[in-house]
This record gives sequence, structure tokens and C-alpha cells, in this order.
Amino acid sequence: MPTLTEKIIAAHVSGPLPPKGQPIELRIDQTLTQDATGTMAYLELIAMNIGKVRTELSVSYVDHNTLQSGFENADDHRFLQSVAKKHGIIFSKCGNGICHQVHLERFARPGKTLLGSDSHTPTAGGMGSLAIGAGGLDVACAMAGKPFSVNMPKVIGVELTGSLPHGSGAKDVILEVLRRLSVKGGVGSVMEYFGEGVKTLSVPERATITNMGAELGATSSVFPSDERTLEFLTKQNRPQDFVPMAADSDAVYDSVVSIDLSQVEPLAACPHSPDAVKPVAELAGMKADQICIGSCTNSSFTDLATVANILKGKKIAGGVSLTISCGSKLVLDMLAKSGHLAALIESGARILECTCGPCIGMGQSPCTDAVSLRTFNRNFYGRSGTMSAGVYLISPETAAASAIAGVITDARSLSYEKPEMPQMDVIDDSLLISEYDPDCEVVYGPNIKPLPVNSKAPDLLSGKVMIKTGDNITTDHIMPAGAKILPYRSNIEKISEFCFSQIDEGFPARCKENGGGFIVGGENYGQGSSREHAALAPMYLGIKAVIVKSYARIHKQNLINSGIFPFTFADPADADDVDLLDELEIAGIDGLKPGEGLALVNKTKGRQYAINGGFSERELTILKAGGLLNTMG
Ligand code: MIC
Ligand code: SF4
Repeated sequence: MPTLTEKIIAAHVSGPLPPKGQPIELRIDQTLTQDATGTMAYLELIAMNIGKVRTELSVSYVDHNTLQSGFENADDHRFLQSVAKKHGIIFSKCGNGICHQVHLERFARPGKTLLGSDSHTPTAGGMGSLAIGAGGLDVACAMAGKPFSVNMPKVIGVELTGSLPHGSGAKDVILEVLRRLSVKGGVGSVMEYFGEGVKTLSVPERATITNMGAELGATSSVFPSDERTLEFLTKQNRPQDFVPMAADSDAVYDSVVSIDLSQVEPLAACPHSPDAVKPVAELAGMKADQICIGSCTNSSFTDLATVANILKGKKIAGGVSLTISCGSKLVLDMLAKSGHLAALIESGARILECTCGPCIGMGQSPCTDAVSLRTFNRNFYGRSGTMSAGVYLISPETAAASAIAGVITDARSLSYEKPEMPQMDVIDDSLLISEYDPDCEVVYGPNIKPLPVNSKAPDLLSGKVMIKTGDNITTDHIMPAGAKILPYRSNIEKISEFCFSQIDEGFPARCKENGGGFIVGGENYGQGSSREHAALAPMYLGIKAVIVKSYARIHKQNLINSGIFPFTFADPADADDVDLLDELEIAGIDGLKPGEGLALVNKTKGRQYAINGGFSERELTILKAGGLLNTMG
């Protein structure tokens, strides 16, 4: 009767599975980090002093902070390589590709658990791994051999029937799920795909779908492992890693969403949210200034070879800038050897490095007021680096069709073929460095600063409201990325100067003047990235508690790990009663017990509100100690 999710979890916890929503301690087989979150994660690992990592496999990727306009990013890469060597971690050099694409190709295995310091880690669910995104500290703990604490998820079954029609892609499937469920629809759940339609999708197509499950707020997304999985693993020259895995045929899901693939039409997520989904047909004709193809969502060989087949023999429109980033060096190599790369170059595309690139604002910010069409997974406000730009998330098919026409175009009107991934005789893994030397010296650069550590929580939390936000605040609002800010990911003091800068430039100075205080907000606070900087920077600025209507999972965990209390209003309407600079107090932290809440006193308004804690015993120990690091050794 179990679902695939439950089978994998059962194989990675001790004892029987608890009810949904209760904490489990999940054994982790594999970890991944990327450079933008990895430097913090490894500073934390070093603080744990554990020697060789205790996982089956850990990989450190460099793919985000690749623009070297100063020494900072290059120093980070050197630091990461030296840490990898010292602790027996595989190091994926800059240029080898985007962590999720490379991991899918070279390392992901059906039935394994993978914890990654990046919210799109569930990409490996396309291979049948139970892959979860987390903050760097949780990933460091997993490398130290500790289980990952997460709530037993609900399992939402997504039943697929039929097969995709010409002109629609796997991206349109996940956009359809987002249209139906919204950016909060997956919170507390794993999205598990099943049904006859599954076998019509290749592993990279499945990975596009599981990748963007992150935008549903889901804990993870997973596909069964079947003959298509074996086909992919065989093409990756690792058929021995295949294990068939599926839910029992009478598996019981907490809820089921049914999608007839043959009815899926080309879709686009409109500015500024991945769930603001409309049919491409409704937007057709809108002028496009920029088109970016790539990111961990849509940068596989089949994605880019499909683009090449659409562009072959044609030129991109005069008013469009088209960029293409391959997901991995292997993808680029396959495109070159199969001749598809030539078609892309001849069309006028700008071929970028095999990295995240424009997706994280590492260059390619569009022009003022631009319409930018991207095959990526996030179109949060300001993420492209151009505040006035409107980013539309689309499939590679729609992107290629639009690049030729210069306006948003429905690819159903074009005739083209969907290519098969080739069988490579030799796969060049030379950018994966696998060395282990416990005596290796870790090399720091001047921008790599010591870890900030919080102090033990007092019994009384008091202070003023430093910012009052609305619903769906993303980690890009809290701690923006982009080429100018990302180089400070190893320097919390410096990066904290940019905290909330997109929506409230005065936040850091206000915190400094008032000795910190509280953040008050709405629903789904902290959706998006796993960056623990969105918790570490507020902690550094003296934020003691966040009180909102509801949270996104990873950010809530990051707040706990850094010793910031994440409370929720018992009556969400009370959030509307609190204003910027109101003076608040929460008493009784010392006596707070698992599952309990407290009273929030608003001294300015002379009112009191009930707030929920609902923390587990483990979470309370961490919070009262002033963060996870303070509870270790
Ligand atoms: C993102 O897509 O927002 C990132 C950049 O990959 C983040 C990680 C980070 O902030 O470094 C994520 O998704 O977790
Ligand atoms: Fe990189 Fe973008 Fe994927 Fe994040 S979402 S890992 S920035 S490609």
C-alpha cells in the first residue's frame, strides 16, 4: 500500500513511520552544495571538526558565483576546492555545469536520499531519488553523518495520462500544476508522479517537473524509476546504478491531481510569480526584448537540441537578445558532437558558460521595462537585476519559437522534431576532482569571514518592528542575489547591508539604530531559495523573532538554525494590526514547551495577540541555545 515516497523514507528512518506532520530523522545518503551556499556550509562543517565526510557521496559544485569581477568569487572557489580535498568531497569545477543537471547525469540514484544546499535539489527526483533542499548548516550536519530532521510529508499524487502534444513540453506540465495548486500548494508535501503517462517522459523531462516542484513549496517531488530511468542511466554509462522503484499499485495518496498530458497547452508564468500562469496563446504577439534559455529547469541535451531544431536555418529577430546556457559540459559536448551547437550559433544566439548565469542575476540583466522570456523556474520581483523588467517563465519550445518571431509565439504553429539523447562512448569527467588528503590546508581569502554566532535566547524578547511585509515574501526580497551582492556570501557583515534592500533600503540602518527587533509578515514568508543568508543576515542585524501568518519550509528551518524564533499569529488577522516600529514583547521563552505558543504584547497599541510556536523538542533546544551550532560539541 505505500507510496514510493513512503518506501524511500521507511528505508531511511529507524522504526515505524509517524503520522504525517510529525518529525522524522531521515538518514542521508548523498549531499550536494553549490558555491553560493557552500562557503557557509563548509565553514560550518569545519567548525564541526569531523574529518572525512560520513555520507556515501558528497559533491561540492561551483556554478552560481562565476563572474570574477574581483578576487572574491575566485577565492571562494579556491577555498571550496581545498575543503573538498580535506574532507573527501568530490569537487565539480566551475564550467562543469549546474549542480542539479550534473548531479542528475553523473550521481543521482533511484531510492537514495539526497540533501542539497539549494532549493532545487529535488531535480534528482526525476531519477527516483528522494531529494530535498535545505540550509547549508543542515547539509553540513548531514555530511557529519547526522540524520536530517523534517516533518513526515503528506504525499500528493499527480496522475499522468496520455502523452504531450507537439509544441508543449515538460515545463508546461509543471506550470499546469502550479496554475492549479499555487506557490503554497505543495507545502508539507511530496509531489509523487504516477500513471500511464509517466513512461512517455524521459528522465530529463521528469527532472524539469521535479525541479520546479520547489516553486510549489513542496518538500520534494519524485518519479518512479522504470525502463526510461534505465535508458538514461545507460546513456550516462552507468546502467549498474539502476534499481526499479515504484509505489504499490494500491498506494493511497493524501490527495490526487490528474493531468491528461495530451491536453497540456504551452503556458507562461507571468511577472512576478511562478503561479501567475496564462496560456501562451493569450500572450501571443507581445514583443520580447530578451530570451534566456537554460537554468537547472531546462538545460538538458533534449531541451537544447529541441531549441536547435527549431532555430536551424533561421535567424533570431533583430530586437531580441537570445542567450543559451547548457546545464553541463556534457550537454555542451553532446550538442557540439551532434551538430546542434552549430545551429544555435548560426541563429545568432549568445552561448554562455555552463552555469546558472542569468537565472541568479550573474549578468544578462535585461534593459529597462524589458519583457524577458526565460526557461527558468523563478520570476520573482527584481531577481533578473532590472527592477522594471517583467520576466515570463516558459518552455524551451516557446522560447525558441519566440526568438525567431521577436514576439511571444506558440510553438504549436512550427514544425520541428524532438531529438533523442545520443549514446556517448566516453564521458569526460575530468572537471570532477576526486581527491582526499586530511592534511590539505584550507585556503581562505580576505573576504571569507568567520561565522557569526547568535547568543543564548533571553527569557524576554523585546524590541520594535523593523519591517512589516505582505504575503509571499521571497528569499530574494529578504537577501537579494545578483552579481553585485553574491560575492559577499562568505561575509555576513557585508552582505547584511543589502538585507531587504529591494523593498526597504532603510532596514539594515534601522536595525542598527534600534539594536534589532522583530519582522512581521504575511503568508508563505521566505518562499524560494535555501540561502541561509536570509536568516544569518537578519540574525546579524539583531532580529530576535519573525511573526507571520505562515512560512515556507526551508526558510523556517534556517531561522531556527540561526536562533531566530519563527512564530505565527494564532489569528492571521492580528498581523494586520501591527505596524512598523510598534514596540513588541514576547515573555516566557525559558518556560516555552514543545507544541506551545505564547502571547505577543504590542505595547504601542496596548493590545495582546496569541502566537503559535508549535516547535518540536529539538527545535526548542536549538532556539533557546541561540542556534544549531551552539548545541554541538
Ligand atoms: C536560487 O535559485 O535562488 C538559488 C540561488 O539557487 C538558491 C540558492 C542560493 O541562494 O544560493 C536556491 O534556490 O536555494
Ligand atoms: Fe542556479 Fe537558477 Fe537553478 Fe538556482 S534556480 S540552482 S540559480 S539555475
